[in-house]
Amino acid sequence: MAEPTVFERIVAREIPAEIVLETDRIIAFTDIAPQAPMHVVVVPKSPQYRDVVELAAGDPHLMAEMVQAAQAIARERAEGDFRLVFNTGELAGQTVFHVHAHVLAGALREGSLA
Ligand code: DGP
Repeated sequence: MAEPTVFERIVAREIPAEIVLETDRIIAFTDIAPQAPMHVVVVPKSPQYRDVVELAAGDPHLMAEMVQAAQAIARERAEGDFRLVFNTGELAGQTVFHVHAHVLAGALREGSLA
């Protein structure tokens, strides 16, 4: 068995996080290193998909649920408009290989994509 990802450990409540939304299939929490005034990570609870390419092919409905969650969070915690970033692959800055969307709202840090 592979080591659980940090996000599985947040789902299991082994690592504390500021959880802002939870459904049966998704959890969302504030990013530990925020890159914008509002920076939340939306994660499927299952570690089945490593990145957004696998997710889109394997479960587009779950991907749609993540987008809906992002919108609900941005409406509740910011002005409503938001950026959604899926870092995909090490060279693109992905560090956790358990698919997740960065939801960013407010003024972004100069030069930052997440
Ligand atoms: P990425 O670089 O796209 O794989 O994004 C991983 C993000 O996860 C990164 O922005 C930091 C965040 N992160 C990593 N570990 C933790 C943690 O233990 N708690 C929280 N809240 N966020 C974490």
